This record gives sequence, C-alpha cells and structure tokens, in this order.
Amino acid sequence: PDLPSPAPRVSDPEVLAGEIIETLTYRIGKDAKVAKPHDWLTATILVVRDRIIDRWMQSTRKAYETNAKRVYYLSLEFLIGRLMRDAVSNLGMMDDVRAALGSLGVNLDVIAELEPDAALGNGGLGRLAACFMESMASVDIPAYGYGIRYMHGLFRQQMSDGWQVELPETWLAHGNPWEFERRESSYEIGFGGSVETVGSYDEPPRYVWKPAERVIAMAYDTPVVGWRAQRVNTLRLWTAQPIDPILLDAFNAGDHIGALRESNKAEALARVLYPADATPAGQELRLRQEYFFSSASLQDILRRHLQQYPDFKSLPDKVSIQLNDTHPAVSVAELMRLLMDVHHLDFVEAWDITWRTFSYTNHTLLPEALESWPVPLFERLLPRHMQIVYAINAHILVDARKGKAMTDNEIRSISLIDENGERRVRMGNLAFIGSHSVNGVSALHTDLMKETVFADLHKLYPARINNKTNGITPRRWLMQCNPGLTALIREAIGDAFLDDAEQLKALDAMAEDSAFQQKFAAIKRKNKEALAQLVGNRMGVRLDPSAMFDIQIKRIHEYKRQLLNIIEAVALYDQIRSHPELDWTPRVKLFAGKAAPSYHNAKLIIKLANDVARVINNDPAVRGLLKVVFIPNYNVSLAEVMVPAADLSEQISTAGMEASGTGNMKFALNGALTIGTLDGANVEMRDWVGEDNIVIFGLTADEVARKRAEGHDPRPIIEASRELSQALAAIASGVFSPDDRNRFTSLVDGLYSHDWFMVAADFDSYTKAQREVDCLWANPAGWNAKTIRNTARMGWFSSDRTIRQYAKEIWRAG
Ligand code: 26R
Repeated sequence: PDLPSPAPRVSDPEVLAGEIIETLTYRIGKDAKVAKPHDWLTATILVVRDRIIDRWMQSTRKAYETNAKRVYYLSLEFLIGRLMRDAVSNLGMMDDVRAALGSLGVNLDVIAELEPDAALGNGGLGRLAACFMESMASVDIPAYGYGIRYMHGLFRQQMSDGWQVELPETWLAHGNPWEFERRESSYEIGFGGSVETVGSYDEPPRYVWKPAERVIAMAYDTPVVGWRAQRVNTLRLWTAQPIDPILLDAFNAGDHIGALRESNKAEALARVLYPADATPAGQELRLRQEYFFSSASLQDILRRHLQQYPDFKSLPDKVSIQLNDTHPAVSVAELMRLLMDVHHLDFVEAWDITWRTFSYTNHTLLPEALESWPVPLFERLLPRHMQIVYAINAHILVDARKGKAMTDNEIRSISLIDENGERRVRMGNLAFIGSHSVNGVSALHTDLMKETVFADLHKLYPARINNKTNGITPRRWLMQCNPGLTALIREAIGDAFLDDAEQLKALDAMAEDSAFQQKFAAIKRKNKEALAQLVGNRMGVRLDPSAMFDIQIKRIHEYKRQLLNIIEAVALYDQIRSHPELDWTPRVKLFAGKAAPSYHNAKLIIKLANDVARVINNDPAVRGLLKVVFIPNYNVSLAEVMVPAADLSEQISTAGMEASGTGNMKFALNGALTIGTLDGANVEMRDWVGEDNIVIFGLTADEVARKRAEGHDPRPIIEASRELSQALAAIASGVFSPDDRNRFTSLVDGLYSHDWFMVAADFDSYTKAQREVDCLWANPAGWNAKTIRNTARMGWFSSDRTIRQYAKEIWRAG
C-alpha cells in the first residue's frame, strides 16, 4: 500500500518548545511543573532524536539504492562521551534548541551536564573509534560500527587518600534515550561442544559445530550524526541474552538461584568493559566477548548482504570490514566458518573472499598488549575455529616454505601458533594474514611495525602494511569544546574551516597581529578560568588562571612517563626553594587519567602525584609559583574542559612506544604548545607546525633501541645529574610520604637498576626543554604567535582526512 510519510520535523524554537512539552507529558508522563532536570534532558533528546530519524532512514535507503559499498568498523571499544551537544551541533540546531529550552525556563548547558558519558572504551583506541564514526558520517560513507553494549563502561575512579579506587559505572541507570532496541536483529552464538564430520563417501567431508552452550546476541542501534547532518550512520551494539530466561523446573523445585544461573552467565558477556589497557586480560570471558560480538556482527553483515545480492562472490566488492586492533580478529575464522559450514563454499573460495574483505589496524607494539590465547582454551571454547586456524596456517606456511623458501626461523615467526613455551594462538598474525591491508596509526609506528613485530610477515607480504596517521574530529574537539575560539576564528577567516579543517591555515597570516593575539589569548584565559572553577568546585584547590597551565591527561602507563613529569615537578620545587631570588614562571601542573586496576606501578604513580601535590601545594616557600593537581575520574567530558584550557601539552612518551597519540592533536588544535618526544604522531605534528612552534626533547626511537640493545646503565647518568639524584633521593626517602617512607622506593629503585622507559636517560633533556618553555612564556607576543600557528597548522589532523585515506586506499568506498 501507499503509506503516508510523517510530516518532516522542523527546527524552530517555538515548535521545539511545544514538542518538548508534549514529549514530557505524553512520552515521559511528567507534568512540566514538577519535571526534574533529568526529565527535561530526556525530553530534549527525544525531540532532537526525531530530527535525526528522517536523515537516518534516508541514509540507509540511499546506500541500498545505489548498491554502495558498506564499511563495517568492528571495535570492542567506542569511547563516545556525551551525545547531545554533538548531535544538536551537527544538526545545526544549537541556537534553536537553546532558545526553545530558554523559553521553558531551562538552561541547555545545565541539563547537558546531566547526560552520562558513554564510556565504552579505555583510552586512545576507543576514542579513535568514536571520532571515526563521526567522520564517516560527515564524509558520507555508509558505515556501521559494531561493538558491545556494556552495561558498565570504564570504571569510575575515586581517590581515597590519594590512591585510585575503582567503582562501577552505571551509565544506563536513567535509561538511554538515544538507543533503539532491535529485537528482530537477534542471533544465536555458540560456545564449546564438539565438531562432527558429515557427508557421504563420494563428496568432501563437511563439518558441523555442535556447541555445548548458546546465547542470543540482540542489537541496540544508536544513530551517529555527521557534520551538517550530511548522513546518519548506525552504531550497533550487542547485548547478550539467555535462550531460556529462567529454568522453570529448577525454580519450582526450590532452586531459585540455580534457575537463573544460565541466564546470569549469558548476561555476564555484555556486563563489563575490560579495564585493560595494554595488560592482557588473559581471561576466558574476554575471549568469549570477542567471539560473541564478532559472530553476531558477521551474521548480521552476511544477512544484509544476501538481502541485496545473490551470493558472497561480491562480498569483497560490497563490504569492507575494518578490525580495530586484534580484539575482533577471531572474525577471520568466524567468516571462514560461516562461508564454509553454513553457506557451503569450499576452503579456497572462502579464503579468497575472507582476506579480500578484512583489513586490520594495529594500535600498539607493546609486547604485553599483543593478544594470544592458549591453544587449550581456544580449542575448548571454539573447537571449529581451532580447526580453521590450523587449516589457514597450513595453507600459508606451505606456500611460505615451498613457494617463498622461507627459513625455519621465519616460518616460526609468521605461524598462527606460537610454539615458544605453552602453545598459543597469535591474534596479530591471524589478523595480518586474514586481511588485505594492515595499517599503523602514525608514520613512525608503521615503520616500526615493518621492522619489529611484523618483520617476517612484511617480508612475505611486502605490499600489505600501510600507514594511516590518526586524526580527531574537529567538531567535538574544537567547535563544541571551544565555542569561544570557534567564534573568533569565524570572525577572522570566515566559515570555510567548519567544513574543511585545513582551511584553518588562513589563521597563519594573523599570528603576528597583536590585536588578534589579544583576542586569542583572552579566549584561552576564559577557558582556563572555567577549568580553575571546576578544580575549585571539585577539589577545593584554588588555581591562578594567569599561571601556565601545563597538562598531561591520558591513561597512566610507565611508557607515557607521567613519572618523568612528576620528578620534574619535584626538581622544580627544590629549585624554587633554593633560589627564591630567580624569576620562576608560575605553573600549574595538571594530571588526570586512569590506571588499569591490576597495574601496580601505574597506581603507585597516581599516589605519588597526589603525595607530591599535597606537599608542594601546602608549602608557603613555593609562594604559589608551582601547583600540582591530579583531577580524579578522567573521561571524555573532563577532557572537553581541560583541552581548551591548556597552555602546554605534555606528550612525553619514551620514543618508539606511543603508537600515535591523539590527545597531542587535540591540544595543539586548541592552541597549546607541545613539549614532546619524537614519538608517534608528534613527529608529523612537528613537520606541520614547524620546529619553532613545538618543543622537542629526548632520545629518538633509534637511540632508545640502540641504548637498550647495548645495555643501558642509568646509575652513572643519575649520579651525574644533581637535580635528578636529589629529586629521587627526596622521593625515595619519604619526603612526600612521611606516613610510609618506603612507599616509593621500588619506583626509584627501578630507575636506578634498569630504567626501561628511559626516564633517567631523558631527564636532563626534559628539564632543559621545560626551562626553554619558561623562556618562551616570558615573551607573550612570541608565545601567542606560536599558539596561533599551532591552531592554524593542525587541520591535516582532522579525522575526516584520515577517513578519506582509509576510504580511498583501503576500503575503496564512498
Ligand atoms: C589486549 C588488550 C588487553 C588491550 C590492549 C591494549 C586492550 C586495549 C589496548 C589499548 C591500546 C591498543 C590503545 O588504546 N592504543 C592506542 O591507540 C591509539 C589510537 O590509535 C593511539 O593513538 C595510541 O598511541 C595507542 O596507545
């Protein structure tokens, strides 16, 4: 039948206000007179959501009608943060929604603060996935994100006497007005059991997996709105449900707990995000999560393909599946299983389709973060996939040996099975071999991939590894988080940069213009006042907004070297006290970040930051020249306040260890100077902003590798540096921990004995760079010119550019 279409929704303050009241009344069931701020938020989101739906359906329809290639981004993490400001701003409705709420006596900024962060990720990798989702919609690529709808995202971090304590996070407590439950998109997922061989004597054997356990994966969809509502894509997150909600027989027999055991076990799959950042979870539940979401996503992808096309021969031309690190790598074996066992293709056909469909992004070279699973665990949980892994391995290794004449050592290193010690399935090798493209996330990182972890695979497939330097969405990380700066830039250079961040380069011409500098600096000042207010409210610490705000925010990890920054604070503290006559630059060193709950040293570093802060902040001899603040519970929303308020951005990882970094880009885009090592994307940032507009220090990646190979002996280096040895002596002797004088001896001993992360090796170079920063700061006109040039030259680091490169060079889509 000819169905009527709904009247298109308009954006007009009066209409919006009317709909918000209606929604409050008829969908939420609240009288406006007694509605709570949360009710206003929900009503506003629902009204905004209506505006998204038309575009969403249009986007889906268009992809179907044009037989467009679809991109699937498989990621165990999506670190989205709040959605309302993003959606409203990308729809171009900010002024109208603000006015509508205003007319109802509601302040948009106040209710926006009530929206919980969707924190379904740990750090860089998860936030990158969120930026990519927004950019794929903005550059009009038909894309779906697939992940898990964790009931509890990343833990909430509380400080108890300066120690990190982890508390569960409950982002769904008030419901989630953004999502749509899709009961019809449900799939069965199996675990365990056995594999049976079937078939008659005259045909090749077929294998049928008989899982011992089954659960249901059910979809929830969240719309992702691109810039100017260009297109609306779907983030599809899976939740786990039991096949039988309750074992009624057991319940009736009085076993009330046992009756729910299966149900609880199924639901456990989507209960929590692993708070693992570079420490392998090493747990069965993690592998179950990986398989659960891979299988559900692939079943969904194949179903959608068959709706439109007759068979899977066209799959690589119509579908690209991007694996976000190795977490979804079991997908390679799962696609093979579905094609062979369910859809009856033979191995050779299935393999050809599989590797041409997948591509893989590597996000870290840290050996402890390279996933591998013990063969017995993998075999018990996924017996059919184990067979398929062996079959792929045989296929590849026979060719490597016979066709490419590889040596025993090379064969050992490319094998899908690690035979050193306990046998393990190597997920990195599976992802590499099962993909037509393998990319790193910065130029340096990609080079190192070729030279280190994937050296032998690179020899076998020399065209496979390629670089896609990370990016950030300028909508969230400039326009939304820094409306003051955005307005100033529009006034100065017009609106072109809103659609193409590289147009920011027009600002370059104004870097020396003193009137413009004043305005630029005034906005930074306002942003610093806002952060100072947050710190005052949350922590009761007063900050002077005219001091330099020196910020390091990221996961706490030894390779990121928060310790180097803290030791420098201690050394500076000593200097300020011994030389009160000198002209010290007033500084506030701000930190925030979470440590993996099982990462002992990272938690100790948080405690050290807090102990050092207490002593320095309360010492009158410092005369307010130095403050140290560790803000608890770092998340996307906190970053949105801190990034625009930074004067100095700390990007000081041991060279060769940070794959890319993306916080580095956010700060520079918002007009902070970077102090950093030649690591990850810092190298390319230096190329773009110019070496006069960034402060680089420390060993290079090559030098770090050489030093490690030669055997780095930190002791003489420490002893030769008075500043460093005194700072370490103070920390080790309990100056900052009078209640437990030995608290930090292990940390300091580590620096003396091996200094794996080159903290001692880089210390002098770092302090020298910091004093250079002080000199630059002493010349405000020079400083302002540099910060303007940073903003002007960071456009290339837009994730729109990154996504266009993926689309052109890997996906051949869009
Ligand atoms: C294996 C498992 C426990 C695990 C290990 C490591 C889970 C998650 C991680 C997080 C890693 C892979 C991560 O977040 N890497 C970061 O990716 C960013 C986006 O590419 C980079 O900018 C950043 O340098 C890198 O550390």
